[in-house]
Parts: sequence; structure tokens; C-alpha cells
Amino acid sequence: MNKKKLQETDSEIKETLQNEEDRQEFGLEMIPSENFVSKAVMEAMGSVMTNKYSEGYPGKRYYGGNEFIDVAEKIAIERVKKLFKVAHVNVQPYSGSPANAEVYLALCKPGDTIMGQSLLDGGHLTHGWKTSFSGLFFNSIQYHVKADGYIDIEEARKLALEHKPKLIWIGASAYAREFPFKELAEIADEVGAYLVADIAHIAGLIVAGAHPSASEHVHIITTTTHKTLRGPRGAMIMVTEKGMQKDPDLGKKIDKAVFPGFQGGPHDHTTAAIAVAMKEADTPEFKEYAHQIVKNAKALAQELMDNGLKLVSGGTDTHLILVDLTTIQKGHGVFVQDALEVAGITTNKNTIPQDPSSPFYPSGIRLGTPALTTRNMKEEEMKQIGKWIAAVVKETENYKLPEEKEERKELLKNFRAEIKENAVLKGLREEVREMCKRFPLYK
Ligand code: DSN
Repeated sequence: MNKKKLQETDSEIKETLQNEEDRQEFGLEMIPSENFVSKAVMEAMGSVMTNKYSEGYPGKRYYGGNEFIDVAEKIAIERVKKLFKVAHVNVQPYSGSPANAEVYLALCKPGDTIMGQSLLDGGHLTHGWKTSFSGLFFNSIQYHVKADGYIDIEEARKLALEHKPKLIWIGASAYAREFPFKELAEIADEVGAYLVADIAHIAGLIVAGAHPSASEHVHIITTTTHKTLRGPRGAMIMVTEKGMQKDPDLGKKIDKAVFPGFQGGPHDHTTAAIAVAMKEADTPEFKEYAHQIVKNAKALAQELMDNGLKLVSGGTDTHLILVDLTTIQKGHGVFVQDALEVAGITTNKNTIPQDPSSPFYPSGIRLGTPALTTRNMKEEEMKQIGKWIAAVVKETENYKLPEEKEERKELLKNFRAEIKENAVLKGLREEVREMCKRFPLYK
């Protein structure tokens, strides 16, 4: 048995881990779906639980030796039930997309009609987008947001009445406003559809009361555990009381879809870490944290607008901000993402509703505050960061995206070489580093 430390066995990977730790420690992480876990969650992830196979569920396993795996899984389930006020929980899905696939498997047959928010309007791939299994295997109907950036509830109602979907999704990856769970529930109930809330982005806000809960309105809830919830990379599926009333077998159907329907052995180290994260989420400190995420996002949004940037829907109710860069040019997101990275600010280019460009060259940039808030940054820092982001955007304004694909490649190559040497961005990189030192992460 090799008892040596990584440093001794694989210095190449050890060094890469160190580099990634430094990148996280000394940069501003502003991708809204990312966060930093506690040392305790990390400890559970890097534990002996990774060694085990445990197909099945607590008390009903296909392998021996699961006494302590059962303990961890039962604790995780009970903590989730309490936090989200739901009737049934499965903590085994490997991640968000598998969890959503498992919901389809539990409720639908190939070819059934399903409905979700369009990817281009902030929705998720697995909610019926045409290049995803969900759009390929099901008859997918997509609703959109209105010109003001808010979900078009009237369109959703009209489409639901016309197409009678079996399953309706509510939830998104690039939507800055409160989700209208109640309104979508009325539509789903009217047409007899299952309503599933994918709360991956806002789960942490919900448990803290910083966003209304989905539990009383929907039948099923899916979520990843690593975004605002600040747990390990993983996911879970919950069945609400309302779901159990619609179909008392819903819990069993979900469990069967997860295993043996879709997955093999659960990742028990993740289960243990989910349990740890749920204990952390059930504290006054976490509640304060989640409310601060929203306060920070609002302060950042205001500062960006004060500095001339346009936001989809004109602001935010959550942890997320979507900047509309068509005021500069269509497809400008790629320039801003890369320039921000040179300044030490990590974000992602993103489509905006009615994007005049394409998903690879989208016209927006998506920002979020969960990770910065974990570092204890507050409104004052958000205002400073908002000014920095606006200054970076200014540095990109003279670059124009050519229509021709080949010309694009060439221009982006030159752009990337030039921004690396840009004095303003290099200066900002140092200021970012200094700010990060004042808010240490793991150091
Ligand atoms: N990849 C996630 C996000 O960034 O929002 C969604 O699955």
C-alpha cells in the first residue's frame, strides 16, 4: 500500500493543484454557479468514503460493508428533508444533468411532450434544448422571457394549454429575477402536468429565505449541491408533499430511476460531504451569508449600471447578473470574458435573450456573487469591483468581431496577445490581487 503523499508520488499534479489553489486565492471568482467549500466539506470529499461500492439504498444494498455508508446517507437525507421541507429525498445523482435525466426517466416515455425555459433565454440544456438528450428524446416546447427580461408567464400558459406537456420545468442558469413558482404551478395544475423546479442556482438562497421556496408549489425539486448551497459537486432530487399527493409512488419512482435506472454505485464521499454542507447550511451564519449574496449582487448591479453598462431585466433579485453587451456590439462577450481574465476576474460569456449572435460568440457576460461573498466581501468591495469591470469593458470597446469565421480566429488571436500587454488590465490585476489578500480563502 502506497502511503506516500502526493508531493512524493506525483509532483506534476501536486504543482498543478497548487497553481489552481493560487488562482482561486488571488483572483475574483465571479461565475455565478461556482463557490468555495469549507475545509470540512473538502475533508469529507477526500475521505475513505471514496473507496466503497454501495448500489441500492440504506438498508437495501447490493454489496456488504455498508454500515457506515448507510449512516452517512441517512443523515444527509434527513438534513435535506428538514432544510427544504420536503417528503422524500435522493442524494445519489452524480450531478445536475443526471438528476434531471433521472426525473425524465421516472415520469416520461420517449416522445412525450415536455416544456421548459429556452436555453437562449437563460434556461438549462436539460430542460428541452434541441442539442441535449432532453430535446432529442422528447417533444420539447420552450417558453421565453419578455422584452423586459422577465419570464413570459402568459406565453407559458398559452403553450401549456395548446401542447399539454406531461412535465414542465421552472428554473434556469442565467436568469436574474425571482422565479414565479406559484404562477407556473397554476399553469401545471390547469393542464395536469408535473411541475419540476430545478433550483440549482438558488438552492442556498431558498434555504436561507433569501428567495421564495418552491416546495409548496411544485411536485419535484432538483438541485446541484455545489452552487449557492456551497457543498461538494453533486446533486439531489426531492419530492414535495404536493408531489406525494399527486402520486404517492413518486418517491419510489425517483429512487428506481436513479438506481438501477440511470446510475450505478453512488459517490459515497460526495454523500458524506453533502451531509456536512447541509449541517453548515442549517445555521444562522449561512442565512446571513445567503442574504449577503443578494445584497452584494444588487450593489454590484447598481454600480455596473451607474458606470453605463446595460443589464438584462435592469437588475437582479438573486446572486446573478447578466450584462447585455449589444450596446457595444453583438457577440462581444468573448472579448469581455478574456479581458476580465487578464485582470484576474473570472466570469463567463453568455447568451442574452434574443441574442443576435451565437452561443459560442454570445452578446452577454454572466456574473455572480456567491464565491466573493464566501470570502466575506461586502457592498463596498462590490462597488470597487463594479468600477473595475466597467474599466475592463472600456478596454475592449475598439475590438470588432468580424462576420467571417476565419477572420474571427485571427482577430481573437491578436486581441488575446494585445490584452496580455494592456497596461490598464495589468494594473487592475495587481489591485485585484491586493483585494484578494485582504479576504483570504484557504491560506
Ligand atoms: N453549468 C451550470 C452553470 O454554470 O450554470 C449549469 O449547469
